[in-house]
Amino acid sequence: MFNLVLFGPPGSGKGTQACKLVDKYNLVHLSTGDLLRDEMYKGTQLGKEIQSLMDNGELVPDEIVIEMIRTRIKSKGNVEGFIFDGFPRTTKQAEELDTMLKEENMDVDMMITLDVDEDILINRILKRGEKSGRSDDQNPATIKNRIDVYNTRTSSVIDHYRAQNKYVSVDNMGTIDETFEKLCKHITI
Ligand code: B4P
Repeated sequence: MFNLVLFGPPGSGKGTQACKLVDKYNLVHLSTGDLLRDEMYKGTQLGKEIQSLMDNGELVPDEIVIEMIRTRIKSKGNVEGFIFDGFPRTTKQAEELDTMLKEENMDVDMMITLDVDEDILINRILKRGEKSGRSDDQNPATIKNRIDVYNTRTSSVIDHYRAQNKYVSVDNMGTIDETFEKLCKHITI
């Protein structure tokens, strides 16, 4: 069993690298961004609330994302481990993840942060926005707020894992394949 938290600011490449890692290591990919967008596209009342928060670049309340992850962990079946992509994004989410995994006799084995300079992040998000249709990728003010929210509310999650000696940082300024190679060197399963 191997559980990886893939971390980093918006647009740092978590989703891109998680897809490649899942293929190579046969892990289950849990992206809270994808789960929230699925709920949003259903057009439920909850989906509408999520859309309004995402469109402003704000975080969705902890309780909502924690329950989404709890349900997936509880119904895990026979898996080799998880890649948590975009979760945890607050210290409260990190603490809850530790508890949820302990209840299933598991633990976070490693947290890898993808490091990218802010101007590159903004360019990558805007470029994705041209094709993806994601409204939170098209508005520079929303992107700026997402990065501010990361700096004020999310980056402290690093301290949580650093204190447990699980924190690793990888530069993602090069190509997707170069970064993937660097990530694989850290993952020894
Ligand atoms: P996410 O869906 O997690 O969005 P993201 O941070 O932009 O994605 P990511 O870092 O995975 O970027 P990607 O690989 O696609 O979250 C969206 C919103 O959901 C949040 O703002 C928040 O509102 C909400 N949310 C999600 N989780 C939450 C939680 N736990 N708690 C509360 N709220 C939550 O890469 C971006 C682009 O860069 C892509 O186009 C990719 O092709 C490109 N790219 C990547 N690596 C590259 C490279 N090496 N070179 C060139 N381009 C590269």
